[in-house]
Amino acid sequence: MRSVLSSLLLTAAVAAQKAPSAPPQAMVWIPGGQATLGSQNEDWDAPLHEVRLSGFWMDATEVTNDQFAAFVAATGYVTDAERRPTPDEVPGVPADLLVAGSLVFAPPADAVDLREFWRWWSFVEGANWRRPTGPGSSIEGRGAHPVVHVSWRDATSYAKWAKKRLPTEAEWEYAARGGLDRNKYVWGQQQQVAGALPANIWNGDFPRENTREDGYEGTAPARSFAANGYGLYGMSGNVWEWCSDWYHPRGYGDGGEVLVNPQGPSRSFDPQEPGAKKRVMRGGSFLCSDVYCLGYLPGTRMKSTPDTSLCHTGFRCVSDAPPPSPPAPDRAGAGSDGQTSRSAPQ
Ligand SMILES: [Ca+2]
Ligand SMILES: [Ca+2]
Repeated sequence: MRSVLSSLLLTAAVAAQKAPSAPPQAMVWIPGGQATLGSQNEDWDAPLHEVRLSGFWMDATEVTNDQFAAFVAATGYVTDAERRPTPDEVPGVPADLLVAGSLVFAPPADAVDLREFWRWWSFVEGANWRRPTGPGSSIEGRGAHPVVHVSWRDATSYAKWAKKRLPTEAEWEYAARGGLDRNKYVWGQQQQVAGALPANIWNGDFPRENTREDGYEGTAPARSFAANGYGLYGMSGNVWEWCSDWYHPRGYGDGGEVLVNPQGPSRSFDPQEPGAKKRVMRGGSFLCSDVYCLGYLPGTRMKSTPDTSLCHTGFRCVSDAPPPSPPAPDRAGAGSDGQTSRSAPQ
């Protein structure tokens, strides 16, 4: 799949940009501090490591369709998935394959080997953020759902317009953990809370059967499940979220030292696809499950090329606006319901 994605290089062109007069979405203050990040499952590319971060603001939710629509309405922006690539952008690709589209999940008709991801992913001509499953589909009534089919370049363009930026990978994971120390889930150490897994992932036998136990087969409205300890929604599942960092399996340094506000490695390398430069994605999606994808755990990493768009990938932004005044309470004072009386950056 990713080889196909990597070949579909599209050029993003941001139309004349007009910044909003106010943040389009509530943000919450993430207090700075030191924490141990990395996988609790000993993922080979996510060793435990220490980071120290300055405080920052973070969107309480994934960027929604309504918010992305406001960006497009203000700027005329055209996403990578909506653009037909030129031959120069994807040398060697036959002309009849140079079409605008995106990658869409569809359950396979027959039993499959879980290594055969191409059996449930299809490049669908005409699929994009407005038409998530292709021609004939729409986002009507889905304004509060996270936007999908946005590339890293699209997400970066939105963030620039909103006078925000994408989070670093360290910021994303630090925020996802909600102040908990090395817990397996963003909500604690146990998989279930009050008898249910509190996130939108895949229920049932992936990729053929989705029992919708959590209420959603695809995306869920961005505030559908409880917020974490910092008041952030959707840090586990729903849609993957782009980070600013390049992906490298040794992106956390050589170990030992405390990484202070790390910005990620200076170059990308993915041993599974050495020719492709990739950016980090975090948090998993509605397609994650314990039998296939543990991306919904806070320490698990994913990566994709900056031009790639998929039906389960979105983003959220952060801001370096000044901290709240009066000073934010410590972690124990952060609301768990996502509500805060602190003012968001203007
Ligand atoms: Ca679900
Ligand atoms: Ca998410």
